[in-house]
Amino acid sequence: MKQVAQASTRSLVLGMGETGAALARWLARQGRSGRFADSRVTPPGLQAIRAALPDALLEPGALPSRLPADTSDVLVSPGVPLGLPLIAEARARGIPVRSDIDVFAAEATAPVLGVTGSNGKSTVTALAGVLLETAGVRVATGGNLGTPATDLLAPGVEAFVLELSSFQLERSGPLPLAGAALLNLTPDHLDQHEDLTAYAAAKSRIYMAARVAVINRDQPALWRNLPGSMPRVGFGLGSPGADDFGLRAGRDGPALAHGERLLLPVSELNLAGRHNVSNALASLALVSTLGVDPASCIEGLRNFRGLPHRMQLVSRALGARWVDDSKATNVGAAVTAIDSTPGSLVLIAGGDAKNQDFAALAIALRGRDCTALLLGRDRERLADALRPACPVELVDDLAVAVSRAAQLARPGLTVLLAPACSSLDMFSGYTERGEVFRRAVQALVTEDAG
Ligand code: UMA
Ligand code: ADP
Repeated sequence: MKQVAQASTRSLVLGMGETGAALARWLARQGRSGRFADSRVTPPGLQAIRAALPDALLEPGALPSRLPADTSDVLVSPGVPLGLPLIAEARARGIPVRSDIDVFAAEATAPVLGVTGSNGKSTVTALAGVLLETAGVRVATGGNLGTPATDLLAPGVEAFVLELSSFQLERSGPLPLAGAALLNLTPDHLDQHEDLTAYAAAKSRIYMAARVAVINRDQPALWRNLPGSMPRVGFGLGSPGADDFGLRAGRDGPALAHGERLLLPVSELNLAGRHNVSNALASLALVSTLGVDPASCIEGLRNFRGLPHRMQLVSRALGARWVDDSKATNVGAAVTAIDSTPGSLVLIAGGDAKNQDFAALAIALRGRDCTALLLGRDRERLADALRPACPVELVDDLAVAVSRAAQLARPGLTVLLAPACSSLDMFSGYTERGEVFRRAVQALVTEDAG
């Protein structure tokens, strides 16, 4: 039986969202209680926390300015700033400050794979999970992907795959990951990280205590400073070294390969774009760190069709291809989406710019037959950046953008929702934004038929 903590002390959980609610369930399983705080007046996890821990102290509406005297440890959600005075106070008093990922790592009894990067994290996390399942491993996937890490802890799990955001890594100690991948790095979240260096440093923390580093051979700057003694497996779009993953010429064109061994022709992947070839290779490299034979995963690789709202073809209404890449929440992802879309383009973009520089987006559009329809809080700034590259139009919302795109639609054209911005100024998240887009496009088909 777990020891019940002394009644006089309790965990202080900062953040009453998904993570806070999962930590409430974890504390309940430990036979412990806690104090929960959030700056939001009605935080989304309030009911779930109350249900899991009826005797918890709930303090929504403001984060405490001082550390409550009865605090045994502080558990910090990814959305809570690390600069709070009470966090400094806890550290000064020797009171542990941990993330939910630290809590998870201390309890996990099966090996854990970790995935971070600016783009491709969710795809690689989900695909690595599918590959392990295909190889017969009982796997649980989550973290930033959706299911909070501590909710994954269950008997019988043989491997975990965690998507880790820069915020989770920044709030965690060294994580004893069996395999850790930093997929790529382009600017994001610069409204919350001090600068690109701080963002990169947070991402690199994934390697701190990893057993094997999974490295992107196409971006050496990401792993150049790793200790030479650290075991590593590489992936990249070039031809692979002996134990690495890459592309080799095969009978049916380029094929994914492990060393000399061909695994699957690229043409048999059900994923669009070269970035997804890279994601597939990264996933293979990750699962190989667990000693799983990549050849035993091929069926899963072949059948994986990607996650919703990532380059998803939602309709061929009015002769155009309508593609939902709502998850392109930063400039790097939107550039990838544009580069992997041939032909004429109507780009629907905009939202909360998160203090990004849009120059790379303008470069990607330059010389393309493209019209940009721009919405959201930062649409004026985005319009200023894109105007030299292509015609731009400002629209009030996504439904208006879809109506306008319908006027421009013709065979050979792609209408691409790749916002390059966070959705939170107008939607509850990228999922809602993608759903609104899909519904508006489907309504066009109905109108067309009627
Ligand atoms: N917030 C406040 N006041 C508070 C606490 C939070 O205003 O006191 C705000 C934050 O600034 C943030 C939002 O509330 O905008 C959510 O913060 P949270 O810490 O409560 O988040 P959770 O609901 O616990 O969800 C988090 C991840 N969210 C973030 O990091 C913002 C989820 O990733 C993740 O799925 C979940 O934990 C489980 O691990 C979402 C995400 O958008 C998908 N992540 C970002 C991304 O992928 O770009 C990093
Ligand atoms: P994340 O979880 O890091 O946001 P996702 O797998 O959800 O990543 O993909 C989000 C978007 O990022 C995709 O829709 C695509 O536009 C872009 N993307 C995916 N993989 C890559 C990659 N390896 N390199 C660059 N961009 C990518």
